[in-house]
Amino acid sequence: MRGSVGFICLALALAIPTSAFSSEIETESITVDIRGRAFIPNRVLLRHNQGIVLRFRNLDTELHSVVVKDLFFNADLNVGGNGAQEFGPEGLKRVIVPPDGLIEFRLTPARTGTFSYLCDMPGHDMKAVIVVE
Ligand SMILES: [Cu+2]
Repeated sequence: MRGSVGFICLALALAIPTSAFSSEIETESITVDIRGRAFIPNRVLLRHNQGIVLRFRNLDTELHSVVVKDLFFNADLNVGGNGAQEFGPEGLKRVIVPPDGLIEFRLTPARTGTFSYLCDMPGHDMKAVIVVE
């Protein structure tokens, strides 16, 4: 019996095409698509003090960036995926997402509020918000 439970767990783990295993399987996730120089949706809602996986998928054929300094300040944060992270004196400054790229922020928002973020690539007018309640 114990063996078959183990097998089912292994089968489930193999069926999940991300790097999320064991303890992180139950973490909620939200995916923001970047398409046509826009963040879709342009508003996401996170829960205060509740762990979340926030993903950004770049569906365009050009580089984009995600600049979210205010939200990440004081947050418990892990960054994954194939983006290029850039750091400043206050920590993570932005992450550049390649075409067809995916970045993943595992965080626990420590502050409530409305946090705007943007893509700061030249000529891109891309803004959106993350609301923490
Ligand atoms: Cu952009």
